[in-house]
Amino acid sequence: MRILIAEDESLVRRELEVRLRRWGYEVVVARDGAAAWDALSAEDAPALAILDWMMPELDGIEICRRLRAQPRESYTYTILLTGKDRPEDVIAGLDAGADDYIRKPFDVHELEARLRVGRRIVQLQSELVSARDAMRFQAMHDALTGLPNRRAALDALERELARAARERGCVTVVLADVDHFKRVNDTFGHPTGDAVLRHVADTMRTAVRPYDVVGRFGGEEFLLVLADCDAQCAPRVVERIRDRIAREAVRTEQAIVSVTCSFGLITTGPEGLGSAPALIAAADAALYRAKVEGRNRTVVSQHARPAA
Ligand code: GH3
Ligand code: MG
Ligand code: MG
Ligand code: MG
Repeated sequence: MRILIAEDESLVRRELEVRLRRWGYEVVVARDGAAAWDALSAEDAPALAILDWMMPELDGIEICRRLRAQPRESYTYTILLTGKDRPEDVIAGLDAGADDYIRKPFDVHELEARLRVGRRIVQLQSELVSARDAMRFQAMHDALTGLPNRRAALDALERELARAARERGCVTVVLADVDHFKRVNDTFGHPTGDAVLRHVADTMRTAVRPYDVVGRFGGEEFLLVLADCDAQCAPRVVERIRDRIAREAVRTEQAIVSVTCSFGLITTGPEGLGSAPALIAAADAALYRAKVEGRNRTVVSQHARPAA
């Protein structure tokens, strides 16, 4: 684990450095408060810091205050090291945001034990952050395909519409639905159906640009939000995806399955963007027509008033 030693007295600094390295820490050294703050503000800042109270430029107390004042992604566990030993000093140090307090001259065994406490807290905090990140991901992604889920895809559509309004750009909204998917489940079983959905999802995701969004909208339906894709480009992009899905069979352990998809799309024009629900309704109506007209096809919404 990386640890910062901020100490202006070279003897103390040296002793700390030697001991900490012996205990297996990766040590970052600062000779004054400004250097300490730089190290703690860096991208790969150490999660543990031993801060001398009295230092030039910035004292340990002020560093603790600054650390606690700004919202930070990961926690920095701080131990104040000082010759000040009145109870009110200890209280002031802890109130400024220090997690622990060690008086100079320090006892090495006590320091070692207190560092173990710090490591425990840092470890706990990083586990919490990982758990939170995993939950955030799960809340926004579909477990089967790994695609953004309905909510995330709708959020992306709203964001894209806001961007297009600001930049007078356009957005293409696409709804895609796997044709006769029920037959796939009925013929080959649900696990094969799942594999087909994953394959279709992968094909769509890899066929669009990185800043386009492909989300799982529902069972075997997908919502695509194509940024800055105008009425000329949209049908070409969607036809390319449709063609790839129709041509690439899905190989599972049980079977080789071919599926097709139908697509309904609408492109916003500069004269008015329309709300997300209205655009989705229009794309859905176009998708319905694609189904009625024979499936495995792309239909452009009649409501589209593309840019001239
Ligand atoms: P159409 O061409 O009209 O769209 O016909 P379809 O059979 O695809 O449409 P329908 O709505 O009748 O059936 C959709 C099927 O998708 C029914 C449902 O059980 C299946 N399905 C939905 N979600 C999943 C899933 O996560 N995994 C699997 N294997 N099947 C799913
Ligand atoms: Mg000092
Ligand atoms: Mg459907
Ligand atoms: Mg279907």
